[in-house]
Amino acid sequence: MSPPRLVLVVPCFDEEARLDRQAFLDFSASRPSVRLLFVDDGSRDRTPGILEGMKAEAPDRVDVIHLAANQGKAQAVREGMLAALRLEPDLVGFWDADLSTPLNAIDDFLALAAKRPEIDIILGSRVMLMGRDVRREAWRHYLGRAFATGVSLSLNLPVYDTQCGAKVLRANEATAALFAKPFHSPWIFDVEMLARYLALPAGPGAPARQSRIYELAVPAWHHVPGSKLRWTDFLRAVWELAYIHHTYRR
Ligand SMILES: Nc1nc2c(ncn2[C@@H]2O[C@H](COP(=O)(O)OP(=O)(O)O)[C@@H](O)[C@H]2O)c(=O)[nH]1
Ligand SMILES: [Mg+2]
Repeated sequence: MSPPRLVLVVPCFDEEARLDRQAFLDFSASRPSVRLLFVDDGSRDRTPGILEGMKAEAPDRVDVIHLAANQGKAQAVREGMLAALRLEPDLVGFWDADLSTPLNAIDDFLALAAKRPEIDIILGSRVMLMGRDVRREAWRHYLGRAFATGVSLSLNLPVYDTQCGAKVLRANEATAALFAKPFHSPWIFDVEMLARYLALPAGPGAPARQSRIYELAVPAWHHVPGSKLRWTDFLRAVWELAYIHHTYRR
C-alpha cells in the first residue's frame, strides 16, 4: 500500500453527541489519498466505541489512538501528529471533530499545498468575506480578534486567525521538530507551534520561515454548540501568550 498523501488527525474528547460518523466515513471513501487518524483523548462517554466502529468499517482509511486519560487538545493533537508522521505521508494536519470547518474544505488545502511547494504550514482562517459562509458567535469573534492582534504583535507576524481548528502541514523535519516536545501552552498550542516554527533556522538558500506559512480563508465555518471553551479561557490564553513571547521571542 502506498503511503497516504495526507494524514488528518482528529482529536476527540467526549464527542459522542457531536461526532458525525457518516460525514467522516463518506469523506474518507471519496478521498482515498487521505487517511483519518482519530485520537480519543481519554473520553468518558461512548466516543471510544464509536471510533472503533468507524475503524472496523474502513480499516485501511481510518486509524484510532486511545489515550488512557484526558490530556487536552494540545497533547492529543501532538500524539496524533507524531503517529501521523510515522506513516510517512506528504502532508499531516489536524481538524476539529465538530466539523465547524466542513471536511470538503480539505480540497483547498491540498490544492494550495500542490501549487506552493515552499509552504510548510497552512492555517485555516475564519474570515468573513463575501462568498464564504463563516458564522461565529459574536463574543468569540470579537475576543478572537483582540487575541489575534495580541498574537500578531507578540510574534511580529501578520496573522489573522491562529485558532481555527483546521490546519495542514508539510511532513518534513521542520514539522517533526514542532511536535517533538510537549507544548507548554495547552490553550493556545497553535500559537506555540508557530513560535517554534519561526524559531527554526531557515536553512542555507531557503526562504525565511515566515514566508512559508500561509493563511487560507476557509470557504465555510459554522459555530457548533457543545464547545467546552468559556470566556475566562481568554484570560488563560493571554497568560500563555505572554509565556510564549518570553520563551521564543526574547
Ligand atoms: N475542549 C477540549 N477539547 C478537546 C480535548 N481533547 C481533545 N479535544 C478536541 O479539540 C477539538 C476542539 O474542541 P471544542 O470544544 O469544539 O473547542 P472550540 O471549537 O475551540 O470551542 C474537538 O475536536 C475536541 O474533541 C479536551 O481535553 N478538551
Ligand atoms: Mg468547536
